[in-house]
Formats: sequence, C-alpha cells, structure tokens
Amino acid sequence: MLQRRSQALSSEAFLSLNRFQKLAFFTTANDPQGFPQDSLAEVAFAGRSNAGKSSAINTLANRNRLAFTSKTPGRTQHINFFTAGPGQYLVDLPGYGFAGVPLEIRRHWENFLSGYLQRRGPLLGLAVLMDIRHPLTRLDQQMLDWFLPSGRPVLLLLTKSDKLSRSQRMKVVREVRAAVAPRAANLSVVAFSSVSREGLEETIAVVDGWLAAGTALAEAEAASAAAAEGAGSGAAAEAQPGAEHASGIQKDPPTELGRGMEEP
Ligand SMILES: Nc1nc2c(ncn2[C@@H]2O[C@H](COP(=O)(O)OP(=O)(O)OP(=O)(O)O)[C@@H](O)[C@H]2O)c(=O)[nH]1
Ligand SMILES: [Mg+2]
Repeated sequence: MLQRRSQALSSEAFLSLNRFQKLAFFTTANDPQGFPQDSLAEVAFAGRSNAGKSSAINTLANRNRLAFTSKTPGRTQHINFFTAGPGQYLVDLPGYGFAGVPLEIRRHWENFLSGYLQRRGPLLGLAVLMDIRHPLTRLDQQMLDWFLPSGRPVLLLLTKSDKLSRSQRMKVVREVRAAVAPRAANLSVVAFSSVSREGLEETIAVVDGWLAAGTALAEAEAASAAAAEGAGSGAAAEAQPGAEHASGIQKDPPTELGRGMEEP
C-alpha cells in the first residue's frame, strides 16, 4: 500500500517536473527555408491523419490547445515547431493517408516528408503514431523505410489505447513488437493514450533522452570544430603572422549549427 502510494507520488512528481510543460509554439513552415536555423536536436511526430500527433504533443505539454487537433483528418497541413529548450524542438508533421487530398498536394507532402526524414540533420529520433486499432499500414511502413536507414531510433506510439481493453492492448503491442523487431534494434513500441495518459511517462523519458543526447553531441561537435579551427589558425598565424586577418575569410559556422535540409 505504502509502496503503491510512493510510486503514485513519484509518478505525479515526474509528470509535474516534465520539462515539456514549458513547450512553446515556435514557428510553422511549409518548406525547409522556414525551419528553425538554430536547431541542434529535433524529435518529429509522424503518422496518418487523425492518428493523434497533435493530441500527443498537447499531452506531453499538459495543455489542451498548444497544437491544434481536429476530428477532421488533415488538420495539420504545415510543419509546426515547438521549442523544448535552447536549440531543441518537437515537430508536428502533417498527417499522411488522408484520402481527400488532391494527388498533386499528396505528392508534394510525400516528397517533403521523405526529404525531411532522410536528410534533416538535427532530426534525432522519430515518433510514428498509429491508431492502435489500425497499426502498421502501408504508409506507416513507408515512413519507417525512409527513416530507419539513418540508424536513428524510432518510437512507435500505438495511440488511442483507451479504445481497447487492457488485454486487447497488450495483444496488439506484442504483435507490433514482433512485426517490427527484425527491422531495427532501436525501435520501441508503446501503447499511448491522450485520454488516459497511458504511456506518457515512457514517451517523455524517451523523447527527453533523445533531445538531451542530441544536444550534447551537437555541442561536442561544435566544440571540437572550434578547437580544430583554433589549432589550424594558430598554425597558420605562426607560419604567416597576420595572414588570418589579412585574408578577411569568414569561418564556416560549426557543422551542427549549419546542418539543414536540402530541398527534396
Ligand atoms: N479516444 C481518444 N481520442 C484521441 C486520442 N488522441 C487523439 N484523439 C482524437 O483523434 C482526433 C484526431 O486527433 P489529432 O491529434 O488532431 O490527430 P493528428 O494526428 O494531429 O491529425 P492531423 O493533424 O489531421 O494529421 C481528435 O478528435 C482527437 O480528440 C486518444 O488518445 N484517445
Ligand atoms: Mg495534427
């Protein structure tokens, strides 16, 4: 009893200390030029229209209307960036698989999504959200095909878990785990609900871990680039005093800060 109470308290404390409560809308973009320039680490939320991406971001932030949700599929038609800390972003991607979208627009978003997933440097990890009642559709598999070759981790969130009984949920989780296990080692599967908040702690821990690791890596790379630059310019200055200033050449920004996505 006591143990259960302390577990409940620590769980509440964990959620109330969750740093995503400070999540704030940063920008909306519909092409790579609109992406934040200072991004060091991003985690994107992908999934079919109506899978619950915007709801999941709101649940992480413990807010109702940070990311807009809707019963009408295709509500999120831009890429919305939410800032989670300096240089850290959660990205709400437009949903795929919405039948009412004209072919031309669908092609545009397919190109966009494949380019983003394959080439966006700061994209550390991907959450793929799938309605627990319809997991691993052809288009979800397509997302994984685009992203998994990067070797970066994926979190499969089986959303709307409140719609199934506990035993049904566990069965689907087991089946999805078995289906994806051969595809990649760093792929985890979690039942998630924005209504019951099932899976919330695990999701926060995973996303937080990715952002922290990505930021540390980006900072270490920037520091080593700066050190190499310092050593290089020191040697050049020794060989040819005053040459550095005379050349007037601007140094490139540290690689991590300069990472961006090319137009798909
Ligand atoms: N029961 C239940 N409903 C949910 C849950 N998550 C989302 N919904 C509902 O599902 C609908 C779609 O949710 P959104 O979060 O807007 O979905 P989305 O993936 O952002 O959709 P697009 O922006 O169209 O791609 C809304 O009516 C939500 O209230 C959940 O965990 N349980
Ligand atoms: Mg949405």
